[in-house]
Amino acid sequence: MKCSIMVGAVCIFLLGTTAVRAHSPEGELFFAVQFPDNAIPVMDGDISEWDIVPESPYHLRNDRLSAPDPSILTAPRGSADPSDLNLHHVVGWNNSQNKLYFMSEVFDNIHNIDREDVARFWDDDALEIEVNPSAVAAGEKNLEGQPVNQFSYKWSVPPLEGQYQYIEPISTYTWFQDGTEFIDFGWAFDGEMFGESTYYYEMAITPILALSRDEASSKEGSEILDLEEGTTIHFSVNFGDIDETGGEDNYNSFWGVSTDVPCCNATSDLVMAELDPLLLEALATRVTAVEEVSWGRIKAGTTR
Ligand SMILES: [Ca+2]
Ligand SMILES: [Ca+2]
Ligand SMILES: [Ca+2]
Ligand SMILES: [Ca+2]
Ligand SMILES: [Zn+2]
Repeated sequence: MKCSIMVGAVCIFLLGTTAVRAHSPEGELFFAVQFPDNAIPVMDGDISEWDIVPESPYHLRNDRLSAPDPSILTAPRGSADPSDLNLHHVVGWNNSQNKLYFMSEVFDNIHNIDREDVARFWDDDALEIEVNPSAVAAGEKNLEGQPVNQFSYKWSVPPLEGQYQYIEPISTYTWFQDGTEFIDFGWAFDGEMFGESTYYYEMAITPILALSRDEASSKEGSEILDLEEGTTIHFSVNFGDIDETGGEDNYNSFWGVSTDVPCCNATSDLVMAELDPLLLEALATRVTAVEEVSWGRIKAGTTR
């Protein structure tokens, strides 16, 4: 997301005053794959647990992503150049953990992390996820004096001066940070750390309907959404591609699931899917394959 106004060193993000649109893209649903209890992914940047997720309707690739913002780059849905930026996202959920899981695989010709001001994560390659569990309209989000009902989870890695997480609009609660039961993030990469590379991101969150603005009572006073099959929430997932060294606001492109301008307002519908038989089948095959490998090793007399 581009910074709207800088007030001193603080960025004010304006959500815009354009007409309220209910959902974007209009009439479209996105699906979170249901992970059974024995296949919950670990948030470590190794995305191999996501292999069992059937392609359709869960995998979001370039053909589902748009670059609608004229202040950055306007490009129609599906027109991303995969040699410049190739995105792949999957969202999942689990009933007993009551968590949402996000996976992103990002090939980028140049991974750039060199912002002068560590707070300006949008001057470097960044993954930006918004979640609005109460699924309210744009005009009802994060109203002044009301509990927070839309959350942004933004990540720029590797960490710079230790900074890599940008939780908005409240970033100061110690219980609401990476490494807690509410937010768990992991990342890894292949290739050149600051060059041509594929970065892998995994994030688990507990969906909060209403986060108290009173810090002392915030944890106990917050209301959690109980995820069930068919629950529909609002979300967006975006990636800002910076390829240029240094500078400010030098986006190469900014791709997301929504066609809304400005971006990053969680206006896409995300449905918690039922257990998918194809996933269960893939899981059974994977378990069998692991067992066969183990037996093969035992028979061959090799350990490990
Ligand atoms: Ca993992
Ligand atoms: Ca690029
Ligand atoms: Ca930069
Ligand atoms: Ca880049
Ligand atoms: Zn909706």
